Amino acid sequence: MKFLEKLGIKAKNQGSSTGLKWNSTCDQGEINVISPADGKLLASVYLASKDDYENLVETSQKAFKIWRKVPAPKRGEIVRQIGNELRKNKNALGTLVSYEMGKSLQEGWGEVQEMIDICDFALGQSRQLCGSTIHSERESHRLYDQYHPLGIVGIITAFNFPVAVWSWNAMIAAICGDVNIWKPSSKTPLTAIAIQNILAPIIKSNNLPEGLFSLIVGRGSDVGETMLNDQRLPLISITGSTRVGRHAAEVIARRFGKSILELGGNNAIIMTPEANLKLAVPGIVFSAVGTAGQRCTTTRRIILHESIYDQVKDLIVKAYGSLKIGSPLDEANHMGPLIDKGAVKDYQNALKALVEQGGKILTGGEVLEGDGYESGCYVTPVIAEAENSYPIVQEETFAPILYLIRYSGELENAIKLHNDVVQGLSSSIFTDNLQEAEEFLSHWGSDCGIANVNIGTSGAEIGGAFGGEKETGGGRESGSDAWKGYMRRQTNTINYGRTIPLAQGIKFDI
Ligand code: UN1
Repeated sequence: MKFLEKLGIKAKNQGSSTGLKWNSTCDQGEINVISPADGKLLASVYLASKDDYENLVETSQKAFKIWRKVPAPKRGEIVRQIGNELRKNKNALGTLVSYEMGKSLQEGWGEVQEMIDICDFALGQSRQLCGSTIHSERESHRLYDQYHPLGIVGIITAFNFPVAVWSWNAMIAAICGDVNIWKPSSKTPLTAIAIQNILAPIIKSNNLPEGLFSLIVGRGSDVGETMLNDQRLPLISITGSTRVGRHAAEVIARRFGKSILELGGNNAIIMTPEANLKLAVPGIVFSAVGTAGQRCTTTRRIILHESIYDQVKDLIVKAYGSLKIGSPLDEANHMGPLIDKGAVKDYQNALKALVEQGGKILTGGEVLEGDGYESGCYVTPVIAEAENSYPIVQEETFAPILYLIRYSGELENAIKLHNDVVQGLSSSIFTDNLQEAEEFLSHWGSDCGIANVNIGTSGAEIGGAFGGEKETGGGRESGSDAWKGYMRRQTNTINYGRTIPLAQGIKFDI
């Protein structure tokens, strides 16, 4: 396949690198990457050893000492070059994302576009790492704060956005003067290797040290756990399930490390009687079935006013009827496969639980077989009627299952249902009523990190801070001032007078 060749992916790939020099460990086992699109073996990757990890950290420490002295706008220049290289490789890399992970081609390319966008953003940000200047209470004193790089940032990513989430972290960390070690999901290591191949010549031609952007492919229970416990990594950014994140947060907190957690979502759309259905239906369908329901931002619940319940139900069920499910590499298809057979099992178990708990499936629920579906990972997207209180509705099932939940009366009843889950990532309201929209966005409205009006819950732009509250973990990545999470803040007081007035007017005669 041409795109594999272009990205330097071989049949057998080394698992860890420091951006230039590839390690040669072959005795720790390997990951066979099977595409969920066709069930075929794409390539395999050797797992890294503990020694590889040690070398990587040592190389990264050395790189940090050099990189932190590079002026931030010059770091931005390197990020600009990365963005340009990604532009050249957008088609091939996006295609690999699609083939390895199973999201549609359009979404694969869109994911690479998000990487390019964050490079542009980070380039600009590299000239704006601003602290504040504060008026001192003491005469002839200057008080200000500034931001310094942290060191090595560990980046642990999930399979569903195998490259974009890394770039949100890595590009921002890079302009902040940090180096990073990336542990991708073991379900999608090839896209990570492709990125190392894209970065390596940039690092070399700019005479930058190895270890600026590193990759380690290893087991979570082994390499991942070592990273969480490693004092030499002052910050770890983790995207994954709440279960994984809770454990990681505890381990990192025990050593007083910093963490950025981007965990599960249970995102809902409220539809009031004043919703514009022409906008809402495509918004809902994309947010619910895009990436086969495997986005953190996927819409999982629709909270529907009883007066429009039947009408909206019929419209969405009808829209689902026209969805084409099949190979993500065929642009005619709307929805590709789930990531693997384990995910299919989770989908089936969730549906079983839903029915046991009193839910009613309106459409979908099948695992597809036959021509084009040989991988066993294709399912039909589900719309079901449910109550918000069902245990299964309270959980994030990473699959295209959409629950319709009825509300009556005022908007506050819908908001109560909306917020009555443990997760708090993304949320939306569809309404043409200004009061309703503003109430949803107010401090007694949505309790999520992302709250939208008249668009769905997914498809957040990189310019805003991305992340959520409650069990979503509270972290923020990507745009706005998320860069502050990748730096340490220092408050500085300078006395340029000839006396030393003590704070709070204290006299201390000696
Ligand atoms: C994720 O699912 O982890 O908002 C990230 C979106 C994408 C990012 C999703 N821009 O849907």
